[in-house]
Amino acid sequence: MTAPTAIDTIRVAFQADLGAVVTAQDLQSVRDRYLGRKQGAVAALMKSMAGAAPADRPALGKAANVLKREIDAALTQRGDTLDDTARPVGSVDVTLPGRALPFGRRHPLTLIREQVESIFETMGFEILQGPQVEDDYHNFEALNMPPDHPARDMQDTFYLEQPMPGGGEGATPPATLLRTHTSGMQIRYMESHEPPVRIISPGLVYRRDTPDLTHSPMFMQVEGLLVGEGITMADLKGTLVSFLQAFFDAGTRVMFRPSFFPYTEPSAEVFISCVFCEGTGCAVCKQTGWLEILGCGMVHPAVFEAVGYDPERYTGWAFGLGIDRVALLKYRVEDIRLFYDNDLRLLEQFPH
Ligand code: 2NL
Repeated sequence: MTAPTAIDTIRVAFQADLGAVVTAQDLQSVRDRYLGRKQGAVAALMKSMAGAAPADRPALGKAANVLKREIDAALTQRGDTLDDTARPVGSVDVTLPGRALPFGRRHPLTLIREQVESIFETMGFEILQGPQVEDDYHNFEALNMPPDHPARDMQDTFYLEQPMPGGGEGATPPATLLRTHTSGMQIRYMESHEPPVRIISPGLVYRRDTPDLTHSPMFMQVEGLLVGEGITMADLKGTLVSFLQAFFDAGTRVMFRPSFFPYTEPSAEVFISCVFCEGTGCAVCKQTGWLEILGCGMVHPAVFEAVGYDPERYTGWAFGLGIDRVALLKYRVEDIRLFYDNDLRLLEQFPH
């Protein structure tokens, strides 16, 4: 009597084959192999029963039928789960979640620049962009910085064409340089527009500094300029206090202290109450309670003369603000150089 053993052998082999099914094709081939009418293992088993003793046949037939139903049920059940999960090798699984696309985002300096622009736009200022390569006249001469002014030193400015004093027909060829401030564009604007003037000019500027925590040879500046009749230092103070309180905090206190710039007279440096300790004194404000935030002043009459404005008729004010410095404070970044490394580990920490 080998028949019961044959049934067990088929059952074990079937379980193994069923376990290996991955695709619908696999399932069909297992079905063919076990339940196929001609070649199937169960059909072969039925045929082999012809050689068994007549007394054993009913029991054997019953056992074979049980096996057949068992296999059929197992195959059907496997088929039900297979429909959802199995797919031929190399095909696309359309149920997988999509791959996340990396989003670009705005640079922290761009975020700050846009905030500054937005506040001044609200106050009626226009935004003016200009070339980063300037000529000596618009960067220095028209701003009351004569040829011997120290800011023009080769040590401080990136020159693109070397000035050659005493060269050629006794003339100095015009030097081009990387602008050291955005004032050049404001000079151009005044050359071609009569007052009133209300502009801000943001952009990258360049100075020959050795990089450290607070210095970078390329940095970003916003300058503002307002010119009209009867403009006074009170207008300058009112506008800058409004701007600083809108930008930092409505409770920000502002201090003006006398200073010097060749292109403004009088000039002032402007401090705000420390954003970290609110004026009580901390490491960032070096225990003073104040942070220096910008420079400003009443436009020097020599600048108005250079652009053809009558200094007896018009007055105006100007300011210069370091975007990097403000970004360092607002975002609590400790090293200006991080803004120019383009390391995603920094950039990804800012909003879209
Ligand atoms: C600073 C100082 C300043 C100006 C920039 C300016 C421009 C024109 C005429 C007069 Cl066209 N002045 N700009 C005035 C005062 C200060 O910047 O410390 N910047 C970071």
